[in-house]
Amino acid sequence: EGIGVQEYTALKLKVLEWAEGAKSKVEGKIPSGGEVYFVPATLRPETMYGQNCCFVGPHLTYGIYEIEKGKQYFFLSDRAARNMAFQSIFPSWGVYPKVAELQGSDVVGTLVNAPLSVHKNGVRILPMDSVKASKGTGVVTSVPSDSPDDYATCLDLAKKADFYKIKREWVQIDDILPIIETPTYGNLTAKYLVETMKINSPKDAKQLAEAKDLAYKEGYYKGKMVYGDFKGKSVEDAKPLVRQELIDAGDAFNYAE
Ligand code: A2H
Repeated sequence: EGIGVQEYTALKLKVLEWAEGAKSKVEGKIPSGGEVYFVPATLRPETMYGQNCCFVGPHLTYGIYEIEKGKQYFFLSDRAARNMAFQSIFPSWGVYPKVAELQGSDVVGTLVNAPLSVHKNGVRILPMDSVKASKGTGVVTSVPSDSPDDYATCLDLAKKADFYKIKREWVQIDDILPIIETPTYGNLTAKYLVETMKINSPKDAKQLAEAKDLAYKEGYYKGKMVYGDFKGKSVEDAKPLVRQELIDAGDAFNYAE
């Protein structure tokens, strides 16, 4: 929001196994051998080691879009697909072929591969009510060590797994990976802020916005990597390096809006 361009890193999370609710809507739409990727947009590529799950808005509408015929498909909001069609992400300028339409709730439970994540068997797609249709791709990868929103949502999902009709173990929240050390908040910045600010629920929007601001500034300007290929470097230095590594591996691309 505001003036200027937001430069996101769009990450490619390959579908390993569709949730039951998605199967009938995807069946026959993706040719055999075709791969579908969930594509979260992030401003913090250097934290991707800690991905524990990935969020969609349960009430939002998404499409599966053909990026490369028969081969590669992206799960995105319609708005993001349209923007990407004007950023040379689709092969034909302005064209974004949609092969299926789903609700976020349909895909909850889907297992995806998250590049760089320590969870090598994959992460699950889970619901987050605060995902906005008007920002990024409508898909948000979760990093509970460094994002207060993600941490608060994961705690809530784990606590009320039955209510959300998910399995508690899908959240993978019991061993949070420290990625960044900061002088003020230690190495689990989001957990520290959520606890000390007494944030009790993902609905505490005002406090979460404040925590997000504090976490972002402290992490970016004073954080040091304590995990990954750029361990020991400052976050400011590591961020473009991790982003480039992901892009070079074919696991991410630039997306602006
Ligand atoms: B960030 P900005 Cl570790 N709705 O990625 C709600 N939130 C969204 C979104 C949407 N449609 N699309 C992206 N986001 C989140 C990592 C992260 C992020 C960390 C720490 C802070 C942080 C892991 N989640 O964001 O409004 C995504 O979460 C706080 C700055 O465009 C994305 O980066 O400034 C960030 O919000 C984009 O927010």
